Amino acid sequence: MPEETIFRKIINKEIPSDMLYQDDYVTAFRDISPQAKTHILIIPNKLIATANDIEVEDELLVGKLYTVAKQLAKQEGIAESGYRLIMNCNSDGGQEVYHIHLHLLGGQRLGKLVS
Ligand code: IU
Repeated sequence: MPEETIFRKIINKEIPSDMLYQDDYVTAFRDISPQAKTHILIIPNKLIATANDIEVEDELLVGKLYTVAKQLAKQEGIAESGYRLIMNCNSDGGQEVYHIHLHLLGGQRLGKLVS
């Protein structure tokens, strides 16, 4: 079993966060260290450590991350101007928290993808 991360405490509201969305499957909150004007993390409530650990049975759940993301983009007023959805995987991908999360980045013109 993978180890729980700080995101479990955020999901459980054991530590405060700027939470924008939560249902039985997905939680979304503002990134504590925003890399863009809008920077929101969308995560499954179920612990999946990395993109490598996404199983066929998780397909619906992972798809839900995207439908919540587009809903939040609309809510933030950035759906039409555009935004970026990223999931980092492992060290070369820049992953720091081992509970998968979609970064929703926008509210400004974003730079190149790889840096
Ligand atoms: P990464 O893809 O694993 O590198 O992204 C982790 C993100 O989680 C990163 O942008 C952090 O700023 C963010 N974060 C957070 O929002 N709240 C926290 O308590 C911690 C990390 I730890």
